[in-house]
Amino acid sequence: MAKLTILEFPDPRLRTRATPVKSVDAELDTLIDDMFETMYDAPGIGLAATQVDVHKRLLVADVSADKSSPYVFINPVIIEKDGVVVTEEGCLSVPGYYEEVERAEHIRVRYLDRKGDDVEMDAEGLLAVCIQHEIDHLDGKLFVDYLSEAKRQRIRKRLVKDKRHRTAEAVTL
Ligand code: GNR
Ligand code: NI
Repeated sequence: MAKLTILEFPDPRLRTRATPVKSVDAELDTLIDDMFETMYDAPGIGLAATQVDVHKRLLVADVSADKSSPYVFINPVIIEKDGVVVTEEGCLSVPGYYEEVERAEHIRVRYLDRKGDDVEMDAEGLLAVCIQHEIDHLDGKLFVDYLSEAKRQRIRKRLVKDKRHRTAEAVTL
């Protein structure tokens, strides 16, 4: 198992559009384990491969309080959506910022599970919000893209400044 490094906004690699997974094999299985370890350690309720600089259409999620409901979505496609819900969202790639975002309330998603089986699932609540947030990552999109330009620029500037501070500290240590 290995903990992976999470890319942070405004890293341009977060803008990459991920390509479909061609083979659900042992190498992918290792990546999935590493993504769960990284997500639980963060801690977060979801993680897209894009965030760990792997540009494949793969995401993991677990919105349970006790890490009891791990889900793997390979090549996910939302085939139905309805309703609207507003949630205060955060993102491991935009650390420290939480803003309201509008999403579909219910979704039906088609994907391959980690065994490679074709599955359809209905999701609602936080899991539905999380899946939509993660699929956005696979398309190079971040929740800050739904905010005003002014808000996004303010977050970008603060994160760049934070990062300079952290890098300077690391050099001093
Ligand atoms: O941990 C996370 N929490 C969260 C809260 C509300 C809406 C979406 C999320 S996903 C986020 C982890 C993350 O950045 N996944 O890409
Ligand atoms: Ni995110």
